[in-house]
Amino acid sequence: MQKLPSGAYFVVGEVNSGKSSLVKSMIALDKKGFKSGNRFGPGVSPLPCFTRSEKKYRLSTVGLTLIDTPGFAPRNKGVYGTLLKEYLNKVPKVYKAASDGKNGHKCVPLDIKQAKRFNGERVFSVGGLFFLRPPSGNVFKIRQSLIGEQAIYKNIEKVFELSSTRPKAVAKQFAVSHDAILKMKRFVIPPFYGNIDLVVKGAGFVTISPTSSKENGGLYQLYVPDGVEILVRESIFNFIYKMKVRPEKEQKEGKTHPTKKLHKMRSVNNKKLVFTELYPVEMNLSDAEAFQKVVPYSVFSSNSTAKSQEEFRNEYWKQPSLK
Ligand SMILES: Nc1nc2c(ncn2[C@@H]2O[C@H](COP(=O)(O)OP(=O)(O)OP(=O)(O)O)[C@@H](O)[C@H]2O)c(=O)[nH]1
Ligand SMILES: [Mg+2]
Repeated sequence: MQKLPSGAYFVVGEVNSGKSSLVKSMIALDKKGFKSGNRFGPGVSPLPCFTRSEKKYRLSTVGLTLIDTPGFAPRNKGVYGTLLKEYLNKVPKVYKAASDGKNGHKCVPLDIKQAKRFNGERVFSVGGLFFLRPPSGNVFKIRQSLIGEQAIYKNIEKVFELSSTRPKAVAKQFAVSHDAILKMKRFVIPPFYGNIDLVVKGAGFVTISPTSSKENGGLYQLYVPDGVEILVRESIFNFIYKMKVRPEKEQKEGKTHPTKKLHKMRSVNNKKLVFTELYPVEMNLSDAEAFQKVVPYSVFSSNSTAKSQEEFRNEYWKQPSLK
């Protein structure tokens, strides 16, 4: 930060790419605080299009002015090229604004839905942006930081069937066309420990927290419509979380009961990957055949000896390629 020539800087980039987080971190590094702007810096959200107008922040110690800006999302690129017009026009004002520059960035903040439990025997979806098939008998909680209706289907064949006819009751479960569903690709998620985020590029993410041990071994599988891109990461909530602590002064006085909730950050273990690409597998393979494309049978059928997410090496994870 000290090396930057003084002056004003616009922070620009795609929606949800971390612009406001960067500004916020730089403000935290600025020792003397502020001459103008919000004392706490910009708001940050896992949902795209959170910043709705330009905001200036002056960093007094280094003579920099940072201007946080709303993100942009090209109308016909990536997930915005795939989402249905009806979907863009309905609840998710956020997508509408992000995909249509004419309307400016009139986004509405959205609530993150509460965690829920799902029986993993079936197929779970948010907005038809992905269809998750957990190993049989698996139970998991989800936390949704993505716009779309949650739905559970009996199996993947049922998804194809319902998508082709789209009766009124289920139409709103699909944010993408039937064509995109027909061109769906199948993937396997490599073995993981603890909570993961399914990151839907440009749209948000869903946190998956398994709450049962796997009865028969097996891996999580994902079916992803054409035009949607998904990566998996160790859940962001493992790294950024709130904790009750007692302020330093009171600690010195020997008081032990915590009084304050503070944001905490745990640093990333850089000896292992925290992001992975998914493993593509052919549609017609049996589950066992598909899993063996990812790991030897002995790995997914045995219980891991790791005692924590920190200890689990993510050894079958694949570094995502930058496109
Ligand atoms: N994994 C990871 N997540 C990050 C990082 N920086 C920010 N995030 C997360 O990414 C999400 C989006 O961050 P923001 O700073 O709101 O992104 P933005 O670019 O300002 O988004 P818009 O205002 O919507 O355009 C939040 O959930 C952040 O916690 C990072 O370095 N690594
Ligand atoms: Mg922002």
